[in-house]
Amino acid sequence: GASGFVSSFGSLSPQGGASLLGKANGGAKDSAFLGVSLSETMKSDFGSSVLRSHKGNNLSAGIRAQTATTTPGVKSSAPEGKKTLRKGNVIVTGASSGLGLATAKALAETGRWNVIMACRDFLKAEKAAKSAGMAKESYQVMHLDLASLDSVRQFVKNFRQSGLPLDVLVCNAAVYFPTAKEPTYTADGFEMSVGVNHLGHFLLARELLEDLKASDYPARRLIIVGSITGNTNTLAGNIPPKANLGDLRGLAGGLNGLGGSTMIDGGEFDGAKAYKDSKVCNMLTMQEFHRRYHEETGVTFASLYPGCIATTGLFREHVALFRLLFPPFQKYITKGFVSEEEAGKRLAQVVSDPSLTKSGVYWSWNSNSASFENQLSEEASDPEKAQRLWQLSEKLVGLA
Ligand code: NDP
Ligand code: PMR
Repeated sequence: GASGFVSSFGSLSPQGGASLLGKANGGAKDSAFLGVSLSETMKSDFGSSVLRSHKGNNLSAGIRAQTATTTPGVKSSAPEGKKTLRKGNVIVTGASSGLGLATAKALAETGRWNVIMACRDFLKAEKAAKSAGMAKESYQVMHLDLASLDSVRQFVKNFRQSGLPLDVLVCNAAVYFPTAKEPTYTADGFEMSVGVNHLGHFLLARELLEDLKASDYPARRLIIVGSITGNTNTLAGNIPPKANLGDLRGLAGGLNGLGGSTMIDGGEFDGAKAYKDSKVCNMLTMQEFHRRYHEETGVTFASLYPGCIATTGLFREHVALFRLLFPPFQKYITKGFVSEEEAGKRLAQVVSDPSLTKSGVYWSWNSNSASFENQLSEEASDPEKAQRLWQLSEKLVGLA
């Protein structure tokens, strides 16, 4: 039956997941089961004005509304009441597949966005845009390899040379190495998962904040994709190995395996944990940006968990049996599954929906695809950790 299926699936985890289900249940708070706090879900079901409901199919209406008004609650460098007629320009990293591609497509289809697809494989991205049916004039591909700080700096230069204003930045790209026995490294010698998912994006976002500041667009946003699996206040976040940044000693040591550790907490390399740790970094970074820059710049900083998009390339390094069983497991057992298309609509809402302007928020969606402000785990919302992470990351990417 179902439990046999779950346990055989669980045992596919290199850490041995079968016995973990019970443990996980014990560790998860009822109120945040599946990452959806019950009270929040009910509030949004009953149409609370704070937790407004946004069905995916309202997306295009939302975007139309946004272009006709100045978004309330966001400081704008444009004169008050001035209508923005130009298209918004949005950079999406990792737009060559999965969530990034679906988001690029959803935004391009509105006709209100020009999408800069920031990708490591130019040809793959061009082909992906074409086969997704994106109109030629709705996007450009620009090379960005987040596994190289030089490439990040070069991307920023190239983007500035294009002369386009920057209105929204979406840090979406990621890698996941659940079966790796040994760490791999970025060009700068950082463990690859944290190097790409966090450090590359950290430098990119820090550099491009200047460009967001300079834009006259009414709703400028910086979005960093997070995940439920980095949040230990959920069942999914309690499947070992759990995210834990510890006292950040490995990061302080450079994360390069030269004497120090390749893991942020200073422990032994574990690819699945490194990914989850990187997602905690993403969510902490968004909040630290919010604390440091929201008031001064008016830019909205946000993160999100788009749902379990079990069919994407993220699982390409996982064993074949996992890739086969993961989608039906998420669809029929956890019910956490979302299609790439639906997830793309969700992220596109965070980019452009006029009612998602609140800064410092980690968005999630309930089973009716209504958005709500979700609670982060204790670690993923720890302001001291966020500040220390910021300072150490600055050093590693050469900003301090
Ligand atoms: P995919 O593997 O489909 O997409 C990841 C993208 O990142 C690809 O376009 C990939 O490029 C790109 N990328 C990888 N390495 C680099 C690099 N060095 N430089 C530039 N781009 C790079 O995975 P998803 O769409 O699932 O993941 C997108 C985001 O969603 C990630 O942040 C992930 O953490 C998050 N997420 C995913 C969930 C899921 O269930 N899938 C759940 C929660 C969050 P290429 O095409 O060349 O490989
Ligand atoms: Mg998980 C209860 C709900 C739930 C949800 C929403 C997810 C999401 N997962 C859930 C439960 C479980 N998972 C359970 C009970 C098990 C043990 C059988 C389980 C196992 C599991 C594995 C082995 N799950 C996984 C893996 C992965 O390799 C994925 C991962 O951790 O990537 C880092 C994963 C995921 N589960 C999710 C989501 C969203 C992922 C993947 C991606 C991510 O966080 O980006």
